Amino acid sequence: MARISIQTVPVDGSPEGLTLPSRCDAKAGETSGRRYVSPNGSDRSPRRTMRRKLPQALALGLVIATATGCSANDLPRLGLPSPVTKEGPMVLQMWQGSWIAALVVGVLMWGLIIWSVIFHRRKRTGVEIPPQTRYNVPIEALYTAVPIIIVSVLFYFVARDEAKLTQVSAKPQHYVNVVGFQWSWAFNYENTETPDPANKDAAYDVGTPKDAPTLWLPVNETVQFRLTSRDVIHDFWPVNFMMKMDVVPGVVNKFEVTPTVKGEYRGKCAELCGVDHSRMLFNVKVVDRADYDKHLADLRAKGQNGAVPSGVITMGSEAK
Ligand SMILES: [Cu+2]
Repeated sequence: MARISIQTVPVDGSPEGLTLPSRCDAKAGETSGRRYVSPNGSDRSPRRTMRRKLPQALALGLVIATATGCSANDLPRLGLPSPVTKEGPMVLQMWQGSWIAALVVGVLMWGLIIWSVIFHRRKRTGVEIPPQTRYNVPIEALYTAVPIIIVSVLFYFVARDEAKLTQVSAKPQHYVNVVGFQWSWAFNYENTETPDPANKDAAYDVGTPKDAPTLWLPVNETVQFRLTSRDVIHDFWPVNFMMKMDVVPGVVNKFEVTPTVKGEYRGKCAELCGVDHSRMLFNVKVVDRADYDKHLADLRAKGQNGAVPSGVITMGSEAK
């Protein structure tokens, strides 16, 4: 049998020659309770390091788990807010499904990594590295094909849900023309794709960065948002609606929702659009139809009938 000679150093510091059998023959008892430097020069004790780090890791985990402020009810939504529209649950399911797929892949990969680290590491007293696997065609074909299948399945569900979420009906119950400008929003109610400032039946509300506007919507009625911008690209995001869309100058983007839960929610611009982008906030109020009608009547009574036109740069950036 081939034998090799290596230099080892006991803990008391005095070097000492020791003849060991080649790998596989080396047994734990052969070190006779002495701590030796491994052939690659490492004398760290992984167990001792792990024991020292364990309380720190536990404390960090505790801080992360408690600092998020999430309750057990929030956990299944994995960071998304509660859906308050008919379309919201579809987005939530997509989100949860993607996480489950990612976790399955993650657990498999972590398992393989930990398994290799534990069972295929170089022995402390060995000199040879474990057998290396390369140019294995079946394995390489597998790890090329499997990600393509995963991405294709995810793509199918994304395309299917996106088609549904961006579908607009020919005659929704309400139109709201949302005008984005630097740096706030205007909401034109009961208007058509091209808001008509002369239409006295319509109503509008307009905000400033200091005084965020509120978008009122009737509960359980379908509203179509028609998004226009007067300057740069913004992004209209009523957070709890789980839907956002770019607001692009010269383009009318649309999407439709049916709010199902009455309440007050927050909205914001989701596209970095300039220095005061972070102040492009708005509120959303989902109310009964009677309250919605009353609010529109109040706006008209204040003289806010007609519409804030899109594409006119005379309002907004000066209104800080
Ligand atoms: Cu913006």
